[in-house]
Amino acid sequence: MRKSSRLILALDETDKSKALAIAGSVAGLVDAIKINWPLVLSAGPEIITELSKFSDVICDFKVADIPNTVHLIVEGSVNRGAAAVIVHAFPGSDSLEEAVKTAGDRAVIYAVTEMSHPGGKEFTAPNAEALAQMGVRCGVAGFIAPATRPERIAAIRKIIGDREILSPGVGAQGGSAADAIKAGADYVIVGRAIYKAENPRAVAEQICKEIQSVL
Ligand code: OMP
Repeated sequence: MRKSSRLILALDETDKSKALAIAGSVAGLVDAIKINWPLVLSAGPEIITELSKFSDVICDFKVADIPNTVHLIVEGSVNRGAAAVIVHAFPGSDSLEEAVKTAGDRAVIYAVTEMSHPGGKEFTAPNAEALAQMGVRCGVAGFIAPATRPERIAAIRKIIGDREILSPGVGAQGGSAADAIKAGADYVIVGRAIYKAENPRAVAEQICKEIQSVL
C-alpha cells in the first residue's frame, strides 16, 4: 500500500452508486479504500474488484474464526483483488498465522488490537499489548489501534517496531487525525466524516492537510 496522504477512506456507504461516485472523487487522494460488511452486503463481493480500479482495497472483514474459515475468507478476498484484509487477533496465533500464510505475497494482513469505540476498553484494551506481541510473532504487516485514545497508539507502537498502525476513530467517533499521527499512526481511517459530507473530496483534502501539518 502506498504511503502518501496517509488517509484511508472507510467506505461504509451502502448505496452502491453513491459509493462508487465517492471512490472516484477521492481516487488519487486517499492511499486506500477500506470496505466492511455494510457495502459488501448491499453491493455484493464484486465491489472489491470494482473499487480496486480506483485504489488499493482493504477488506475489513474483522475475521475472527478457526484457521480453515480464516483461510477461505482471506483467499476469497485476495482473489477478488483485496490488497489487505483486517482480521481480529484474539482468535489466536494459529488463525493469525493462517491469515498471513494465505495472503502470502499477494496481500497483507492487519490485526485489530484495541477497538476505538467505548466498549473497546472492556475486553480489547486490557489485552491489546499481548495481542500486538502475538501479531508481531505471526508476521502481520500492521495493526489497527484507536485514534480515540492516541496514548494507546503510542503504547502499541512501542511493541511493534516499524510495522504499520492504521488508526480509525477520527471525526464521527471524536478522534483527531493530527493527534493519531503524532502518537505514531502511519495512516488514519476516516468514514462518515468523509462519505456523509456534501463534498467528500473537500473534507478528505482538509484531513490530508491536517495530517501533513504534523509530519
Ligand atoms: P467512522 O467512524 O465512520 O469514521 O468509521 C470508522 C471505520 O473504521 C468503520 O468502518 C469501522 O468499522 C472501522 N473501525 C473502527 O471504527 N474501530 C476499530 O476499532 C476498528 C475499525 C477497523 O478495523 O477498521
